[in-house]
Amino acid sequence: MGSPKITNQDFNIKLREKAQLVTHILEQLLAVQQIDDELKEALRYTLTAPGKRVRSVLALWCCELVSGKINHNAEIAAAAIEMVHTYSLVHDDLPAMDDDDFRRGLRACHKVFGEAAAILTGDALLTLAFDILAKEIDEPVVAVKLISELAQAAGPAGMIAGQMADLKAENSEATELQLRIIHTNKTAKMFRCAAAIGAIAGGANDSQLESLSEYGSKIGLGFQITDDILDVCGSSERLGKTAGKDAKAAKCTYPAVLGMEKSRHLAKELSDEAIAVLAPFGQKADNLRQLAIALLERTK
Ligand code: GRG
Repeated sequence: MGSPKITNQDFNIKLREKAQLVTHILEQLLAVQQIDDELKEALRYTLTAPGKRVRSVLALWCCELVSGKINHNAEIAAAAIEMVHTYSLVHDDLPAMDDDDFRRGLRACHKVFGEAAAILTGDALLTLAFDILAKEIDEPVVAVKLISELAQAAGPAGMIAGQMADLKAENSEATELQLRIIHTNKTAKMFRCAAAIGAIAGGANDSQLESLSEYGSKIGLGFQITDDILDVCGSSERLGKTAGKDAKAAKCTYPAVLGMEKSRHLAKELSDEAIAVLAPFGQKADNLRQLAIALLERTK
């Protein structure tokens, strides 16, 4: 029990297939929206750009893990978290925020559609996510749970708090604890939420929900540490966004505070801890084990 049996290559194919499923769901949901043509085009541009879909696939796999299949509610939850994540990227790229011209290997939304339209595109993605949860989830009780999880993770006590703290910490010497708080809020809470909403959609019991949330939290923090490392070591072409920006903006990052070696060590430790949390699920959790490893070893 425990060690993944499939090769990295097979796993990456699996991940890509599930990412394509998410794109298909997003396209279908978008197609039926009766909204302004130009806005729809901007939404399609940002949603169908080649993102890794890690959060949404995580939601699908957590549902599959607890219920044996990917159900309709999990598909809607996956689409919703991908919309919220995409909104955060669109707004993050704006000149007033991180100011990047590229995202997911394409020109950033505001470079194609203009700044005002990009702000509205982000707003539309954020609100549409909650609209589909309210309208498309089968049972009202489940819908409310999913809405609440996503609002908490993305809102002012979650991703927004992290972004705010990140902005305030620029050009200052953060401690490791401050850094952990920023990254947990900015990134790990959305991963925790992805795992939780998938588990809820699959009807998880309290103990399953707690374990999968913990797993999500750990791979999420590790994901942001790896993101910081890749900003230093990766290439813009491979990352699909401008590399080396954190140091230029004097951002608070793990490599800046801990150094590269300790940052790599911490990311590995979190990945190992995440895998350990999955023990009660046995072999059924192999996709999630492999995901923890793939995210640690990623180059984009
Ligand atoms: C409200 C104006 C305004 C801005 C909000 C909320 C926000 C801006 C930013 C959120 C913070 C943020 C962008 C965190 C980055 C987390 C992160 C590592 C993003 C990259 O995720 P990937 O690599 O991206 O999964 P893909 O493109 O693969 O989906």
